[in-house]
Amino acid sequence: MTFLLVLLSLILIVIITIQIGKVTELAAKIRGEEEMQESVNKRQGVYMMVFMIAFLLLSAWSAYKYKFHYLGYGPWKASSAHGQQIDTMFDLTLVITGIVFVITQILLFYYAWRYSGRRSGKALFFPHNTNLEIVWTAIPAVVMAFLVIKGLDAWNEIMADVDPKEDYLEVEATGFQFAWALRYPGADGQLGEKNYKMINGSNPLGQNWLDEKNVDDFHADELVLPVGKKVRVRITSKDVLHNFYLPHFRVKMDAIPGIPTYFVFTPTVTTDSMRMRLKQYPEYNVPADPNDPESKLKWEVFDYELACAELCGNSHFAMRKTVRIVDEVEYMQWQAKQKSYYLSNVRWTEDDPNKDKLFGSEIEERKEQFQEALDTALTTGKKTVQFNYVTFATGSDKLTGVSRYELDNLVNAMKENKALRIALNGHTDDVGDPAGNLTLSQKRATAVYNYLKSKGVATERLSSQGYGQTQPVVPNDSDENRAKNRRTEFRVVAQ
Ligand SMILES: [Cu+2]
Repeated sequence: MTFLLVLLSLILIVIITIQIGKVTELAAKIRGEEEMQESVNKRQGVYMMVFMIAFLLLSAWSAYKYKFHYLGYGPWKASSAHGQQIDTMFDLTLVITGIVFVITQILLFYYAWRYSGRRSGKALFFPHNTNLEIVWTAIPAVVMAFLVIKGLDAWNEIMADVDPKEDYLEVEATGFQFAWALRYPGADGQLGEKNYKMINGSNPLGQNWLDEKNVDDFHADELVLPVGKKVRVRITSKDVLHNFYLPHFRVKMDAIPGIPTYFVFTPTVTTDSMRMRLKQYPEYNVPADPNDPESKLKWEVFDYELACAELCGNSHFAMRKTVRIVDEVEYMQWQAKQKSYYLSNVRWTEDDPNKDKLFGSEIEERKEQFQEALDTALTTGKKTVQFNYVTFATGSDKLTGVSRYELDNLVNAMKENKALRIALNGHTDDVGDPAGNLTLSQKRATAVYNYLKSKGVATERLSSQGYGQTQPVVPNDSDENRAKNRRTEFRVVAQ
């Protein structure tokens, strides 16, 4: 309704203006006041000049006031290697178009003043001038060609992908409504495979756990990058279009579901140096919280940020993350503290498809554990070593796949120490029939015996015995304790 009223008023104003114009024209004709018209024209010509001066002064003032934002100066100076290049391109374009802008505005308003309507004036008949046409076509064409070629050159350089042989860090950013998930490659420097079909509650990015490159990949809640190192960000989306935007680094790239994009850049200013830089500007020396004069100053709490630059839904504003640029040493320390997503969230759960094997770090860790236990047995009176990771299928004597790692540690120890002789003992808890338990424990000890034999350990260095439920290490009064009593162990007989 309001809109209709406003529209109606506007139409009426237009009609009234036209009517007044007609009346004035008629009156002038009637009175023959052409002289009057001439003085009006002159006055309007002067207005044009006044407007021109005010307009150019205002343009110059606004260009000066907003120069930091326009040209990437001062606090807005780019913090990446290619950012400087982009800003230089913008500066160059702005300077060239700025010169053209000033010249054309001056000519436009000057002519309106100089050639305002006069009774004595007669228009010059000027239909065509080939030279003039050539000049005003050629100059813009050459300037444009220069800008475009220079721009293309910069574009090709900035958008070039990394050479697989060079030293760079690859990070993955996945946009979804409404956050960013950041994935780092871990110690191997390589991101593992992923597939959207594998996305589920425990696997938010759809990583393929059968790909070993995924084992050490970690998810981070802030984007931490080492200064001076080339970074390749792999950018994807899980739902709609998002946009990976790092304003201080002049990095901006769409995140498109189904089509991974990337951006390569090198951060050149650490967060700490950036804060020191901002300290020089008065606008950063005010309290960060306008309602609390005691709060820290703006430059002290400054952080680089990652934002989504695509209006992707009603909580679009929430797609923000802190970006921290640190030196190499601090980066290594931070990286060492990050936990592999797979090892801390998926390993040994029902979603883990690798229960029958161990990975590098786990093998090492268990090897050390075993060596320590064996050393204790060899050097102290405690001659019995319990296998911590030798397990069997429920109710059977079939060794599980991961049991081999611990048994292989024993095989290696026996190959190194030729004098070592051991007795293998099987034990169960008190659940079920004692005779059955005795048989099962005997069978399990034999399974271990057979495994060692198959690996080349001489049988005269081995013996096996089942004890059923007769030798519990703790009372069989809880599930936890019963689990402790179901065990296979070996005793050092000679060394
Ligand atoms: Cu978004």
